[in-house]
Amino acid sequence: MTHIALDEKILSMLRHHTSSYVSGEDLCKAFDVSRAAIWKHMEKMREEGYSIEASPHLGYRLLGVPDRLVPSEIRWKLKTKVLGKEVISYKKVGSTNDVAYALAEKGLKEGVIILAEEQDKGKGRHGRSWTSPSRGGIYLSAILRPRITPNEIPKITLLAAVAAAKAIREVTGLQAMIKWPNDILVSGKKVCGILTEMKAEQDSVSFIVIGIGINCNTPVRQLPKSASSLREELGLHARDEHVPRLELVKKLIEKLEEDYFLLKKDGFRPIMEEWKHLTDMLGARVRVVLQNRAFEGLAHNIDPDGALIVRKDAGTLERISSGDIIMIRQG
Ligand code: BT5
Repeated sequence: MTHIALDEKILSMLRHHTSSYVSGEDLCKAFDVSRAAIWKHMEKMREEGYSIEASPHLGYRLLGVPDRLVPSEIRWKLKTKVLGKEVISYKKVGSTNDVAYALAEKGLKEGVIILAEEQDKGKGRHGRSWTSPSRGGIYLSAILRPRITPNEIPKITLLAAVAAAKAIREVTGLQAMIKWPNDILVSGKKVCGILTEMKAEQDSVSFIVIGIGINCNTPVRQLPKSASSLREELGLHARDEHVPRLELVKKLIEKLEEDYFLLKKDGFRPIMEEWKHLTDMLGARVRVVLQNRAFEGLAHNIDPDGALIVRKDAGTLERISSGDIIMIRQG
């Protein structure tokens, strides 16, 4: 922890002097550490991907920051109070949700964010997998400890979908659309998925892990057929054209917190209203696939608990609290 803190302090000073050098002596004085300690931290930051020039007479200068989603970059000017106050990032894990779950069980605080550059056991819902190649994806899990009951979990998934859709829209300008319950689509293709897991004791939730996967610059040939990446949907093909992953991840964390605070303050209704503006599925014909049956109908509404209400062809309404929806294109 102290290492992270000192790295961030050093970086902050370097960022304020990108057109000049910061002398080793000034850094030592500012943070009351030895020259050797400063050197050690510079080396560590270089390993993380920072480009730092070291001139024997002039000192240090920051030339470039890493493309990797390292904690010091994410926390830099992050406009949140709780989410992302601690960020832990890995090069490769099985699943960030599993890591976050284990840490939450050990007592890690609400707001901790776990990120990985790659997952080799990325999880979807119902035992499905989430393709998580290195280079270009966002694989994020957040630990929350809200005071809610287990049957309110769908609200959190919908909240995360609202936050993710808004973050994608603001950063890329793409018309990201929510498909109930946990998909974000662009032009009908899945670019983002959400997996909410929880630990519950009797009637109360002890913690929640929200997992969000976004295909940001992920090469589409590595993705399932029905999927796409934000880069692809923006038509960016030149080698140096990329969706700014760091900006997107920060926006995502900020939106998650904003909506989480809103939920705590005003309840689910405002989130539900936003959700309705970010989807084009209400009124559309859908096929509902449940564990042991399937049927068609019109997606009618979502209810105050986050369940989907479908009008069946016979005219009756059915409330779906968990299942898969296939949109049926007509005409
Ligand atoms: C989801 O499940 O969409 C939830 C995905 C959550 C992923 C995040 S990444 C960070 C955190 N750590 C984890 O281990 N998971 C979370 P579901 O609705 O069940 O969709 C899974 C289905 O989407 C698969 O069966 C594939 O058909 C498809 N799929 C798999 N990988 C995909 C990808 N990268 N992009 C789009 N679709 C994908």
